[in-house]
Amino acid sequence: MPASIIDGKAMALSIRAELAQQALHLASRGVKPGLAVVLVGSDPASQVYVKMKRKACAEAGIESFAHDLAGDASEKTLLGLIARLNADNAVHGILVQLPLPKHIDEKKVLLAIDPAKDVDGFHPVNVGLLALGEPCFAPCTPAGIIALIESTGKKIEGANAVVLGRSNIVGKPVAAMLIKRNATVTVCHSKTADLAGEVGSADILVAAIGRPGFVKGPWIKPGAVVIDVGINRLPDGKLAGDVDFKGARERASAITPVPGGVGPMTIAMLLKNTVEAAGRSTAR
Ligand code: NAP
Ligand code: L37
Repeated sequence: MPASIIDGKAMALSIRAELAQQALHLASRGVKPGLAVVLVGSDPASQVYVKMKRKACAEAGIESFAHDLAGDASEKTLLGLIARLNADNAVHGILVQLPLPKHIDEKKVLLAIDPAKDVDGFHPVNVGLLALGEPCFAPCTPAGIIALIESTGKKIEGANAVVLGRSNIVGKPVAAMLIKRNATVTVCHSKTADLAGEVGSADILVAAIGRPGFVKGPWIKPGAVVIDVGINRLPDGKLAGDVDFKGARERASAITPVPGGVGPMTIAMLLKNTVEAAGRSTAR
């Protein structure tokens, strides 16, 4: 039987509807959740994602503060903006869309964001808390991945989970979150000796390498849950994941599509972190 398709889009929409209720409740108590979305330059993919994030905010009753800086804006200008957003009580969350232009030091920028407003979970304090298994803002894409796995009913505890990719925004944090949930986790990367063999041991596979169709169907363990994080634009303009969807569907028990899988969940989790940050601000 072919794998069931995990509908990330539908799941994201239902989470966003629930968040809209929570935002309404907060607003009735005088707190309208606010997210500052900072975009530097004109990377086409970033422009698309930022636009989607702002639209999702508006639909959920979250105020989004747009800050679009020119591609040649200085690091000092960006740090000045972040300082103002840190001090602004109407701003509960700050998102600086990555990647940044090369002349700006990403580490310095992430370090400048108030960890209490770091809804992307990229500040070293939140990265450290996540690694320690302590409460923190979980980064949006990994949080979405975990929710998608949980939606299948697959037990994470005791499962062999294989993560392809070790980036700071996907591979490493999702591995930490799977460890926290008692999976046995293997993290693979470009120097992994036998990638196909590792994939074959996975009850849960998370592919985040950025190569279209890299993971072949026959590598997949029968019955595995496959989460395809890859978003690769093909020459014909279509999007493709990191997994050969057709082949993998023959063996997996459940699989995410691209588009319509992890991407929409990334946005839903951003809104979730923002509403949470706003809620906490009332408790302070
Ligand atoms: P990244 O920073 O480019 O990292 C890619 C990782 O994959 C690296 O660890 C790299 O290994 C590994 N890798 C690359 N080629 C490989 C190969 N042939 N064999 C084994 N490992 C290989 O990527 P990222 O930012 O994590 O993004 C990964 C993919 O997810 C991209 O397609 C991106 O567009 C997508 N993405 C989607 C979302 C979403 O919301 N859906 C969010 C973020 C990213 P080394 O470390 O050894 O170089
Ligand atoms: N939180 N996310 C956060 N911070 C960042 O700095 N770069 C970055 C980031 N990444 C990000 O926003 N990724 C992302 C990727 C895909 C989608 C949304 C966000 C998405 O919704 N993709 C759609 C297809 C969109 C399209 O047609 O291009 C999908 O269905 O997958």
